[in-house]
Amino acid sequence: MLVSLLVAMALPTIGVTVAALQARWQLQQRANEAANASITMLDQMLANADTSNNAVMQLAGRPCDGEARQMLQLQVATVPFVRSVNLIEHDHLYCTSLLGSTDQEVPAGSYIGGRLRMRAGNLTTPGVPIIIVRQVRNDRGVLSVIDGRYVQRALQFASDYSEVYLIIDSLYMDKLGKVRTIPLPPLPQARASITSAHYPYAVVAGSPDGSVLRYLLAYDLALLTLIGGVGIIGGGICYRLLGRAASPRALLQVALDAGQFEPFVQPIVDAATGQWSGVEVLMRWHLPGEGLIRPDLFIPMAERTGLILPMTRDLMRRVADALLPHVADLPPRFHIGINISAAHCRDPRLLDDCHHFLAAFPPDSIELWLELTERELIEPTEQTDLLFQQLEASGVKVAIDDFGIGHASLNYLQRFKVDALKIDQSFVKRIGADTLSAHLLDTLTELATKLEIDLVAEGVETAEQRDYLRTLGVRYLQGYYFGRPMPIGEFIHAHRHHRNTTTED
Ligand code: G
Ligand code: G
Ligand code: MN
Repeated sequence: MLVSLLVAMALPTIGVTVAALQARWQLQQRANEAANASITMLDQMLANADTSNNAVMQLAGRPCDGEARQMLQLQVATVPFVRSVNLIEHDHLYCTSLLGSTDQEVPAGSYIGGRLRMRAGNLTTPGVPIIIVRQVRNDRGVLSVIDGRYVQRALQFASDYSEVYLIIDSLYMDKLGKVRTIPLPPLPQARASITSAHYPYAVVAGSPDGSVLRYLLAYDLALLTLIGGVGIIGGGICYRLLGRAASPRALLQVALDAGQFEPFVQPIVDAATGQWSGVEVLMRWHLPGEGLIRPDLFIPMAERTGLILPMTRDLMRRVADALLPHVADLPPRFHIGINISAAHCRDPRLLDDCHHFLAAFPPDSIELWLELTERELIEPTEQTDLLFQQLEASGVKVAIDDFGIGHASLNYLQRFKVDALKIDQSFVKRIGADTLSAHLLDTLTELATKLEIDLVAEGVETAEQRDYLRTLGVRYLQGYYFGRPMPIGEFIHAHRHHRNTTTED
């Protein structure tokens, strides 16, 4: 879950970071382009003013007569962007194309480099900014005025996400044509600053704070949605993949398909003859890299997931395949005990599984014992009554496993027509140690004899235990004293050896 969440978050984080870097880069490109384009256009406008200045320079200092005014007006009419042309002498404007003779002081110091000046407005058009280009020779000269509304058009390369400012001396004009005194508003994101190579002014382009985000949302919304989607899908896939590996059901299913569940068998000895009269089948999981896994660790998982059914079915098939070639070496009516979970008992297919198993062997060569643990008794219902009747009719025997630690009643034993009780190991372990368990074993054997139920003692580890149980009249013995659970091939060998070395002891 955590890993999936991390993936779901990491993918969009990387995606958004990349997208943001790209957006910032694009804004920077745009700022560079806007500043360059503005400079080019402004240089052209100013060059036009120089053109008209040059054209009338020879009039500077001459009287402001009709001929002179005509010449000035000709420039205004023919030169693009130029709104008025004026003659000056000794820092005094004395002749304008618009009004003719006049006298206004125009100090040289208000022109940056003596050449350029920006004003927020003038007498003629107070709200309209103007730019004045000055040219003077020997105290005589010309001023050409460019309308600020043209200049504003040169600042239109700004986008919704950026600003472009024209800076002349201590004033700047923004893209709306407003003229203000510096400092400029801050442009922390994507800033480009270019100074003209021909006139004393500069252009600054850039984006205010938050522009990258606004740009991302406006232009990359689809991309961001995609990134988010990829994150969610990636996280989802991750969750499923990890979840699959972690799912016990899938793990067991893979193991089952790979044939990793192997039957081990433990001999069950006839107490009277010492003959190996049967086996209990115990499942082992051969997990590659892990070795043998004991059933206590995975049987509960198999029961919870319902996989115990196919697993047991597979186990029975493998036992039949492995034992069939040796059935002639085994004693007659050799009993094979299979542990059956309560869930399996409630399933009608159990009968088919038993039929299949029995049908694999020659008639009467073996007996099938189903071991039902007393720890989880199956509830008697009409359905289970029927199943157990059918099992009995098919010759299948029923043994109650771990007997003595649960709560099977006499009534229960009779209803299920139990054939054998497997006395729990804990009673066998206490033989010779306390008298109470000896009493219990005594009573148990008495009861079993009366009910005609066979007894199997489990966990026999010593000769003392064996002798005691044999004297009591327990019919079958099972435990490490006789043999540990082992692979079927090994069991066949061991049985052959046992048969040849012992006759009766
Ligand atoms: O030897 P051992 O560790 O094998 O057995 C541990 C437990 O696992 C025992 O209680 C035994 O009944 C149970 N067990 C072993 N094999 C099977 C099996 O095939 N099916 C079921 N339901 N239980 C099994
Ligand atoms: O199905 P049941 O719960 O009876 O499973 C028998 C369990 O007892 C298996 O785990 C098997 O390995 C274990 N077992 C069999 N014989 C002995 C024995 O002599 N001593 C001990 N301690 N365990 C045994
Ligand atoms: Mn058992």
